[in-house]
Amino acid sequence: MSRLVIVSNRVAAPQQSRAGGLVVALDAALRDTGGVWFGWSGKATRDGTQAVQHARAGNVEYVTMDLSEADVAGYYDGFSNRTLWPALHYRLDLVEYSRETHVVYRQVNARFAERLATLLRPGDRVWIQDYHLLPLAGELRARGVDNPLALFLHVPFPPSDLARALPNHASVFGAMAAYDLVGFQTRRDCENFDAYLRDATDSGEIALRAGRPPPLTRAFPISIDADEFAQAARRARGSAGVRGLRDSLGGSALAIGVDRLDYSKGLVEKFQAFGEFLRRHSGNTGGLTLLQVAPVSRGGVRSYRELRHELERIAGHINGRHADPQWTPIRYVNRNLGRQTLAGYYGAARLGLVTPLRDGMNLVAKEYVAAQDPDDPGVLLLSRFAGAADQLGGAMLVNPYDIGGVADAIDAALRLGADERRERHAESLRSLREQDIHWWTAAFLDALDARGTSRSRATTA
Ligand code: ADQ
Repeated sequence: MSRLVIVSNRVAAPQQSRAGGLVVALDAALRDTGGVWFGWSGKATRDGTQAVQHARAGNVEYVTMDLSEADVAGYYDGFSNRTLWPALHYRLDLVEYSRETHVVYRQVNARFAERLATLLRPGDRVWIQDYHLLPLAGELRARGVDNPLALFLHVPFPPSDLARALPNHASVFGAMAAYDLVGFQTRRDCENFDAYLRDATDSGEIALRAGRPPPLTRAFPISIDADEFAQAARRARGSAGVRGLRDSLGGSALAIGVDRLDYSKGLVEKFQAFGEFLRRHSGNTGGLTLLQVAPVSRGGVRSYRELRHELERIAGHINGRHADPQWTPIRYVNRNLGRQTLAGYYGAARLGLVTPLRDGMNLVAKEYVAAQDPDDPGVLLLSRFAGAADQLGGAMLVNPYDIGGVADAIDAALRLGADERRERHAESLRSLREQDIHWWTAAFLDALDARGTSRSRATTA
């Protein structure tokens, strides 16, 4: 069987202890056939040296490359996170575009391609991850690489008109046409990309390469290892940490939110909705506490710093207004938790509040469902703008922009009887089990293999 080569911005070191489901699943796929995991080392060198490191674990080789500080500033902090991330999350208002960072983004992709081309053997299947590496296939093809090349985009793809508003979009989004297969989280993302290719071709903004068929595009909703996560939650149930959390609530209910501190996650709106719930139902809230875990992310980017200040201000305001000496409505925690502790906290929460303004999938929603006790489960309130909304049929869907609507949904969710909670939970868990992270890797690789075969038939015909 041909080897698998995975390329991602960051490479998880072998046997990393905090590895989440995705890393474990990709590693398992690599070990199936043997292969290579290639990407940036995470190191930024001041003197500009770009050393390459090799490590091996069994039949898998891990190859990482250092980048210069200037490259990291342009490619990663700059174009990937200040330009592409907001553009792909429908936030043209937050896009910072500069030709300089765009050029560095393309140069770094070209450099990755140059190094990667030397590692590839004929027949290797190459699976590239996410928005940091959109032009990589084109750069590899330009170096004569003829292997099957696939991309999975972990974030949304916006409607065609928004994508075409990005200056020089052809060299990033148009370049995605060089893949054999492009996988998206949802059908909506897939349709948006197909429409983009059509519109940009019709208007002459991009030209598809003659002789090469356009990429196969399909939705592959990513997931978690539901059984493993449920087990972690069961193990955590009696732990000191979870008992301590329960004791501190004194019998009142808990709502939980777990999000990277990112404007796409709708944290400001979530706090506002929780404040509105307290205001509308004052005296009748049952002492509900919101535990919001939000580790700081991309602290070097201005919009993220501003968001952090805004959240501190709102949390302080709501707590000042509603708290009493025995109860603080919002517990706001900016740190990372171990996976088992997290699973235990989800399990202890009567409500899961997952309300992003836009999210590729959102694995927190799936983790919350997997962590519930099926006999006495909590309720998931989920934004209709998260990819996960397509799959978790038992969740209560909300519009995160509708502050009053979310406030009322919190109240309604708290009132659900045990039978309805169990039915809703069972429905979500069923689809979570059917399409877990192992299904995801297998479905993607099967599609790539099928595509590879039809492509070779087309070239030999
Ligand atoms: P993210 O935007 O990072 O991922 P998400 O899917 O929610 O969003 O994944 C976050 C992961 O980090 C979860 O597994 C969560 O448990 C973990 N996490 C968050 N806060 C934590 C904390 N304080 N302590 C410990 N763990 C924490 C991107 C896309 C998503 C898509 C994923 C995968 O933006 O839409 O679902 O990739 O494709």
